[in-house]
Amino acid sequence: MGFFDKIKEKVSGVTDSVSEKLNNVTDSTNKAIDNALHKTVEALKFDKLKNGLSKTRDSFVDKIQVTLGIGKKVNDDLLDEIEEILITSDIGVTTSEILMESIKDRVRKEKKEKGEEVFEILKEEIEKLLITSPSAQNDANYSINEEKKPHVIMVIGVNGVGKTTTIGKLAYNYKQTGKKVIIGAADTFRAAANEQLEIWAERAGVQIVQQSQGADPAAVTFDTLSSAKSKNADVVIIDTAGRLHNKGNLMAELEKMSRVMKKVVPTAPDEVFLVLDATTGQNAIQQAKEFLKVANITGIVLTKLDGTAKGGVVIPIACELQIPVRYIGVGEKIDDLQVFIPKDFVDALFGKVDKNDETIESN
Ligand SMILES: Nc1nc2c(ncn2[C@@H]2O[C@H](COP(=O)(O)OP(=O)(O)O)[C@@H](O)[C@H]2O)c(=O)[nH]1
Ligand SMILES: [Mg+2]
Repeated sequence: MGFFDKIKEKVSGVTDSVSEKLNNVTDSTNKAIDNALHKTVEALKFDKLKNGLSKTRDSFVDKIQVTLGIGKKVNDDLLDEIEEILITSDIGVTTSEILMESIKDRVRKEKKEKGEEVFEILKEEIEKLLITSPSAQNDANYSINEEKKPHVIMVIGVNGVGKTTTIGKLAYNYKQTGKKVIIGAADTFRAAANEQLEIWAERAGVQIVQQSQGADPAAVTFDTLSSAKSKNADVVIIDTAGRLHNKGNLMAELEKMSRVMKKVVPTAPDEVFLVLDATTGQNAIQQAKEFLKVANITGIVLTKLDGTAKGGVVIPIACELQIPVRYIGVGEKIDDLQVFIPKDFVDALFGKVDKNDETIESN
């Protein structure tokens, strides 16, 4: 090898290693930026949830904290007072009893006498209840089984609970993870339903399949799934009319829709989401019980958690119905749907300062 060749070889070796190092630096910078972005997004989401829950915190957590304030000595009367606050804060009788039993048990075994210690126990026991409920296994990634495409989601619930809004938000979230989404306007009952869903489809940037008002919902469902199949869509979301005044009719309608779906996609529906409105408090549980009689519900979406004092209802819904609360609505905008994460919910409810901080602040 000549002199110049040797120099060339050395220089190119140096260039290679410099460019490799630069690549590594770029990689780690990109990762750091991704990480920081992810943390910021998560922190913003947590803040949104915490702000949304502020009225619930004012009416529930603050009341308990005053009752269990510093210097308060724990006795039976005090524990009865706590139980009353729980029951009247939309936690309901059944879940309140379960909570009080474990609280009393721990107070006795751990010989707790101070109010503030019982406050901590209450928080821990609520968290424990939620973490052992089916809601703890939620998928936050909007992933689907690629072998069973399209992933078919049917959305049910009474009028006004937020079905159409939730469909818009869900479609948007799936789209954000790169999925091709088609929504079906099978609420053919209300005159404005198509138009409203069309607006959401446009916002989310997804396709919609619809027929005229009064059309057979099962026919719209069939069209939507056929279109999804021919276009190789990843996710199909079907809107439905929210009529519960005639249970027999509703059951027949939902059954017909499921039957028709199976003609196109034999495994459909993959999910049946029941939408419940948190502002209705304990009534939401009654509604869920009625719907459970007519549909195989796989998940619950609890909407309007922002601005209600009845947010405590999440706890009995997650614990008593034995169906996971999959998503929560925290506003009317397209990015206001969050995956329900029990620990974040409890931290937000009890006013934790931020997601990564360990200090608890209740106001
Ligand atoms: N504040 C708030 N409003 C919501 C939320 N979800 C839905 N809504 C509102 O609830 C109303 C009824 O929603 P819609 O989707 O039409 O309900 P549907 O009849 O079940 O389809 C609308 O005014 C929505 O903006 C939420 O998470 N937070
Ligand atoms: Mg609707």
